[in-house]
Amino acid sequence: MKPNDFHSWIDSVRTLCRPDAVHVCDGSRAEFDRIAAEMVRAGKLTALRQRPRSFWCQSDPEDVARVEEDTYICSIHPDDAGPTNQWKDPEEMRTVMHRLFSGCMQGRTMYIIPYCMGPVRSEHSQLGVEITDSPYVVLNMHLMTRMGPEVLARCEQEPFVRGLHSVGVPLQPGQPDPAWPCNPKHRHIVHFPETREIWSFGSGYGGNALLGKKCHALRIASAVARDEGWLAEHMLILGITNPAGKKKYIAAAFPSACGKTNLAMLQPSVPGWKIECVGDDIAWMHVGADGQLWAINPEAGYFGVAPGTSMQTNPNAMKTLTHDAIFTNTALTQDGDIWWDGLPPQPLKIASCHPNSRFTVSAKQCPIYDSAAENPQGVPISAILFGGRRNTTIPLVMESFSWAHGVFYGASLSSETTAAAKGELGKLRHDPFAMLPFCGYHMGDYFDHWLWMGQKLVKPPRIYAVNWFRKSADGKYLWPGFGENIRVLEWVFEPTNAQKTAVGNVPQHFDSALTNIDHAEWMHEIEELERYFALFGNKFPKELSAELQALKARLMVY
Ligand code: OXD
Ligand code: MN
Repeated sequence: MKPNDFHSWIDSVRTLCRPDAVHVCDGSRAEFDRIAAEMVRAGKLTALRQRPRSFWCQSDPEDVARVEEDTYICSIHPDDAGPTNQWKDPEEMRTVMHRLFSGCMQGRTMYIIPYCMGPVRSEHSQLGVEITDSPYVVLNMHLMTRMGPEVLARCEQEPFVRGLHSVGVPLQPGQPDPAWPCNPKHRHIVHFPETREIWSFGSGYGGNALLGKKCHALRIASAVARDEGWLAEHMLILGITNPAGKKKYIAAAFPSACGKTNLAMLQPSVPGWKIECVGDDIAWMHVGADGQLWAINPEAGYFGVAPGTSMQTNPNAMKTLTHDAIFTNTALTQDGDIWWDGLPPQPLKIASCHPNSRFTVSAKQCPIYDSAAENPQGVPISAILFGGRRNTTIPLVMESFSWAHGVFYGASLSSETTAAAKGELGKLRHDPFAMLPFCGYHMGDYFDHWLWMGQKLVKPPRIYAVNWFRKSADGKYLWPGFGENIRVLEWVFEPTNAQKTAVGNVPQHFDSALTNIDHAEWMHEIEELERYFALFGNKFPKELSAELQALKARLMVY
């Protein structure tokens, strides 16, 4: 992109959207405070009496989750979007979007948000500019990304991902603004991977609207990563130090609302072990000069699921949230604090708590924030975990035999659905690499890209599958999870005393109900996987078909 495109793009968007005013964000604290105060005055935010500089708000009930059915990948060729994405012809979609955005910001301020995903001085970071008519988005982007004069200056000179967002509710003079403007009937979350553009219309919530997160750092970045030879993943990154003081880094992929934030901030129940948090949702991973896999967290904050977060399940998140936080769709108490399921009972509630209610907060407030998260080169990853919510079949933990076998674990990932996306709850759905809603290109090519990455790595991380959610025949969870998960990480740190099984190496020191391999369940799993993988046609890599055949053969023997 040519220098100065920043200004000419803003001018063209202003002409298209016809806002009343334009504000270029400087990312300062004063700017945050001013916009928050304006929103409080307008009745759109409630200042919390119990938490300094913290706010509560409630979205429209039609706008509470990511909307996968309104999300599009508009690559030039449909085959580049693949069977797991909704594809639309880019030219047709541009016509639709131009019509929707035409005059859509009337009566509103257009905010220009220059942001950086990743440490500002890192060669692995990416610039983005989100143009939005939502002050709520501006406040969230302040917490979730790196902003400021240096980023703004670079956006004037260097290429950046262009994100255009509108709540889709223009205002005629004198027309009152709803508390949470949105336009669900015309909602479109659109990605143009080739031109690195995002156009999002009609929703003001989370991943639909905070374009740095899922739209940029996963969908667009995954397509960039394929082209440039790295990985953009839906993974937390944690540092783990053993009692002898040796530190390693682990990356872990779980579908939305499966406890990534809790694992990333784990408070170990075993003395002597220490966990530090690099990131709770997204990892960008590169092959370093040393042939190891290095990861940065492109985000600067957490947009975490509130219900279930408590001093018992995640004390570090609770400490992170004592000030400077935004709470969306949690309950509000009469004494001016927030509440959600899992917190001590609170009888006097105003508004109910949505299962996908969220907190937004800067990562730096986390008491176990790992200062290595600011390293421009990132942190070296020695293990990768894939986990889902599975009542049966998948053991507490198993280790793959090779990189390709580990890629097979990732491709095989499935999980019971949660409230993070609109749709039915608790249904088992395939979610390869926890990237089903976030992969910006053909999932078959993505599997292939993972296999290719393995060849580039001199010392590839070991790959594991984990499952905290196995249940007994009478429907009770077999594993306590949370702080006890350190026992699983301890084994991942040093996988001693392993037993080889048909599906992978499994530790011997856990109760067999947690780790046994049920052949009938696995034969069923294989049938299901064969059906699912057929979706990818000739783009399904031969190496993964070979892994499936090898697994079948091993199940006959063991
Ligand atoms: C998230 C999600 O918000 O995965 O992180 O839905
Ligand atoms: Mn996520």
